[in-house]
Amino acid sequence: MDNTLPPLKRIAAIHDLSGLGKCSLTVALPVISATGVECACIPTAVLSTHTGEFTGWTFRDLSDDMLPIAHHWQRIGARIDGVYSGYLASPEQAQLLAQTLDCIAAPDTLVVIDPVMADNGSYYSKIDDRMCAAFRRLLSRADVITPNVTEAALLAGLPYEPGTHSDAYLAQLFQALGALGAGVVTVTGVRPQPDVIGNVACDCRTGEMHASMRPAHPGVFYGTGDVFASALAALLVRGAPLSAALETATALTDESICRSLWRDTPRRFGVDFEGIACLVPRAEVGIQEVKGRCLTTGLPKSVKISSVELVEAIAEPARDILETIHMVLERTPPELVADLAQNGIIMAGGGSLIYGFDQLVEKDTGIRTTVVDDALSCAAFGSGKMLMNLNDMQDGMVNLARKRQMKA
Ligand code: PXL
Repeated sequence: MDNTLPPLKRIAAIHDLSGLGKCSLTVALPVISATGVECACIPTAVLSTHTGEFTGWTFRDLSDDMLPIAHHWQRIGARIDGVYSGYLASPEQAQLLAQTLDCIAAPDTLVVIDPVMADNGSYYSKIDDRMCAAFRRLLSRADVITPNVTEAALLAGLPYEPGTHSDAYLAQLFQALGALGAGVVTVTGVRPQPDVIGNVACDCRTGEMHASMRPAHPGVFYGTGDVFASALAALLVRGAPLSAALETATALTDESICRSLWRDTPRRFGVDFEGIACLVPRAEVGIQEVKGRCLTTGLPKSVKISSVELVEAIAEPARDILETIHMVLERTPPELVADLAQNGIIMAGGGSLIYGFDQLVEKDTGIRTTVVDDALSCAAFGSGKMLMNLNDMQDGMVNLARKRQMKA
């Protein structure tokens, strides 16, 4: 069996490093890595926190380091499959970004530029029209841009509309940005209806459009643009079609928002993308060496098993588990089912970590399904807690076992 893997794709992420308040590099690094793409970094600035809803932040401009880093990578012949840029410390850095692209981007490198500068109708702290002009000049260098509605309106020179956003307004934005030289324009935070929000992508060269929408949650969520654009950039570099990348990146962003809401994480600290186990269907086959006892000879043996064989082996038990879930749902009182439909199914235990199992349960039941953060230990801790409170548990293990005995 051949156990070689295809080479890793590599993205150069060019953003600030805000130490606290997940955004920029503290989002790009983990999200891109989790998709199976390597994330190399060129930091544009180091801050103690991002500049929204925090005061007193530190700020160190790293303009002087950008080109030396790019030149070093060029000298050692580092292959860059994608560039994903975001927050720049000054309009002058846009020129440095263009020179960095000249150094590190090959003709087939995918260039994703997120023109980070504004949201909800206003510029971020310390950013003004000069940044907008600088980003406008960069648009023709980008294969994909990912502005939010405010940034798209500023770049297009159109009035900002808080929403709802009509098809005609979006068409105007896409037309203006396409005319400035952008390839694919993905506008984030589009509200076609008051209670719906999502992302709309237009390939300005072909006119092809895609949209991915979710229920809107009130208020502002910091770092969602970075979660979305990081996932989109990585999936596109992996070769996903635009529609699939848009859908997955939107789903990830929405799930991160939901996790922050369930935890009540203060908004300025960013959204909780952590613990979302695996982001994309595996294109490549994983191979693992497994040691055990051979049932035919009774002797120890080690064999190599591929993820494809595991899927075949798990198919039948997985079907049994899905049937059991359906059986439990059918027997559950309607008020509890309504509760489940609202709060979703939470999976725990080692089995819940099997790749794609949560997606399978969600697809099969139509109920949103998530895996708890520490799936392995929480099943053991939960059982331990239950054993300590056996007498208080009306419908616990003991009662179930007794009922079974009485039936027998
Ligand atoms: O996520 C956008 C962003 C990135 N980096 C810094 C920011 C902001 C938004 O406020 O301040 C430093």
